[in-house]
Amino acid sequence: MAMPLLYSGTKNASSWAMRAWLALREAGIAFDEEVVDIRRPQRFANLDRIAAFSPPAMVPVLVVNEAVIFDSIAIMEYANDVAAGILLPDDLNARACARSLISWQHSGLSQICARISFESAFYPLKRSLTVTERAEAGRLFDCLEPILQGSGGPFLFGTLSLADLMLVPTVVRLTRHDLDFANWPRSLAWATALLGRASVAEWMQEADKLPHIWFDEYLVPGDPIKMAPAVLPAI
Ligand SMILES: N[C@@H](CCC(=O)N[C@@H](CS)C(=O)NCC(=O)O)C(=O)O
Repeated sequence: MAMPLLYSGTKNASSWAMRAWLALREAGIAFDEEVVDIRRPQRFANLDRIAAFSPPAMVPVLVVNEAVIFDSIAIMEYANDVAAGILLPDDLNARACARSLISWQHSGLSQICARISFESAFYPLKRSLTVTERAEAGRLFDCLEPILQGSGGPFLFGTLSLADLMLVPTVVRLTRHDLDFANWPRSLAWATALLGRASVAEWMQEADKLPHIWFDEYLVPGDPIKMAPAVLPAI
């Protein structure tokens, strides 16, 4: 079998590629990686090249022999299948719950990620989260606290699963802004465990070295910019 090839994305921009990459790593699958530069303006020509073999013309795409597996969830599920299912909980209800969280994230996570672009997690100066963003983050962590209480952690369903990996970029976005985790101690411990995972740390170290990609829409008119704390409170 040829080595699987992951068409990934610029590491401080492509949260979807990060999810697929993490799942392959955590499944123990060896793969080659081609980083597709998705910064403008070269993004358009580069994605045209992807369109030649992958209908959505997006990254991530995993090519395994003749199979072209596009979309982050399909790649993550493939990784889990290759790893004999270790990245989803055995229990039927827990597996359904994991898939609910995965789907919630994939369908936009109540718009949390729309304004807090992944790129912004890497800015040296950051704006404060808005009231709406804080409320939506609260909705997520109110949901995760009882799940973590039930499993006992350190991950959502005890051992690491696709649900944890799917939520990593959201954890990155929120922990690198000024979210106060006081009401969600289990989520804070979970976020800390996720960010400490070797695979996550490796991606983040590479992403942190890249030049920043600025989006004008990131700023909220009238809101002060302040230095980002970018350090999780101790647990
Ligand atoms: N639903 C897709 C979304 C992938 C996606 O939006 N990828 C971005 C880069 S992170 C992209 O390639 N965008 C190209 C475009 O919007 O034309 C997935 O989960 O893989």
